[in-house]
Amino acid sequence: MDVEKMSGYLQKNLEALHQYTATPGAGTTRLPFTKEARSAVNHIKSMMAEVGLKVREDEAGNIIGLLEGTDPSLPALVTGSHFDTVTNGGDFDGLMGITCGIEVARLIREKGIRLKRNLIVIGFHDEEGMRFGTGYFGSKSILGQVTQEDLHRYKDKDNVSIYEAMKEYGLVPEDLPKAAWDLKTIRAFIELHIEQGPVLFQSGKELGLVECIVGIQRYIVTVRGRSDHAGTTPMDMRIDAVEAAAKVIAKIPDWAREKGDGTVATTGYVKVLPGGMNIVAEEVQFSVDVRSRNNANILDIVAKIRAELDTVCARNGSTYQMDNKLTITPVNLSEGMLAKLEKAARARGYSYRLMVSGAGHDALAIAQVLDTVMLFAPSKDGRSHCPVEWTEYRDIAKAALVLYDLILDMQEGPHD
Ligand code: HGY
Ligand code: MN
Ligand code: MN
Repeated sequence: MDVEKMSGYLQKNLEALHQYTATPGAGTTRLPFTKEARSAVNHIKSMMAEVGLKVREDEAGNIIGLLEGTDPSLPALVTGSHFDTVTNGGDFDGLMGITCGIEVARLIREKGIRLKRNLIVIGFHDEEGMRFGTGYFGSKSILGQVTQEDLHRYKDKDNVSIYEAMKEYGLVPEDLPKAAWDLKTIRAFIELHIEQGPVLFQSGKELGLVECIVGIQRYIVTVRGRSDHAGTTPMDMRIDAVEAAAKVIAKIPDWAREKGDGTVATTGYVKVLPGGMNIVAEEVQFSVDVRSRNNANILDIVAKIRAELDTVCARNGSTYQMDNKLTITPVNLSEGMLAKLEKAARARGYSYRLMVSGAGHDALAIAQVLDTVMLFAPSKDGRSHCPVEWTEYRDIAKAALVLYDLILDMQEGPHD
C-alpha cells in the first residue's frame, strides 16, 4: 500500500471520529467516562471489526483489538494510544495512534500476511488525566497499577470520583484488577503519536523517533486564607490566599528556566474562592505540572515550591496543602526497536530525527516495565492541546507504514 492509499484510509477514520466532542466548533473535548467517549469507543470498535480484529472492551474501558498470530504462545506486539482528549483539544492527539494500528492491521490482512505473534491494537481510556487530574488510567490499569483506593480518591470538578464515573459509564469498578495483563505475554509496545511540539516540525523531518520520554510530577496546591471585606480590611490584617499563591506561582517558570535540560513547569489551572471582586480570597487552588528528562530537576523544583509555600504562608498566616496527582520518572525507550525503526525509515526514504518527548503518552507508563518505542508525525507549527492542532494525513501514513515494517521485523524469534 502506498502513502496515498494509507493516507486516504486514515483521513476517513480521523474525520469520522471528529464528531465525538462535547464542544463542537471549539475543538475536541472527549473526557473519560462520558457520552462522547462512549460514542467514539463504539465507532472505534466498528472500525476494528471492519479490518478483522477481534474486539473487546476491558474492565477499564480500554478497547482491545486482536489480530491472532500463527504462534499465540509468542509474546504479543501491542500498538495504539488513547481516545480521550483534553478540553478544547485537537483531533489527532491519541486517535492517530489508534487509527494507525487499525490501518496497519488492514494492510497486513490485505497482503495476506499471517503474523507469528498476536498483534494487539489498543485504545486507552483517560490518558490525559483532564477530568480527574491524574492520567494514564487505562495504561496503568493494564499494568495492574490502579488501586480501588485510587478510584475513590480522585474526583472531578463536580466531586464525582473515578469510581462513580466508571459505574455511570457501565463499568464495574471492583472488576478493574481483571484488566491487568500478564506482562510476560507482551513483547513490546509501539505508540504512534503527533509530536505536539515545534522541534520535529521546525526540523523539516518527516518522522520523529523518540529516544526518551520526560518524567512528570503533577500537584494540586490549595492555599487557604480568610475571606474579608476588600474595602474595610486593612492590608496588615488580611490573610489573602491570592497574595500567597501568586507569589509562588510567579516563581515557578523561572525555576524551570534555570534548569535547562528541556525542563518545563506549568500552572495551567487557578481557581479562587469565593471569587468576588470585593472579597479578600479565602482559598486558591492551582495546578503544578513539572517535567524533565532529568528527574533531579523535577525533585528540586517541587522542593522549591514547597519551601516557598512555607515562607509565604508563614508570612501572611495562610496555610496550604500540596496533593500529589501523578509521579512518573523519565524513561529511555528501546534502543533495539529504535534501530529497527531507523532501518525501516531509511529503507522507505523518509527523513527522520531522534528526539525527546516532552509529552507523557501512555508509552511513558508502559515503558517503565516493557520494551517500548514511539514514532512521531509533525504537528503543524508545533501546536497541540488546542483546536488548531493539525498533522498532515500523509505524514501520519508514513508513520503507519514504518509501523507496518517494524511489526513484520519483530516476528522471527522471542527476542526480536
Ligand atoms: O500531558 C501530556 O503529556 C499528554 O499530552 N497527556
Ligand atoms: Mn494530550
Ligand atoms: Mn496524547
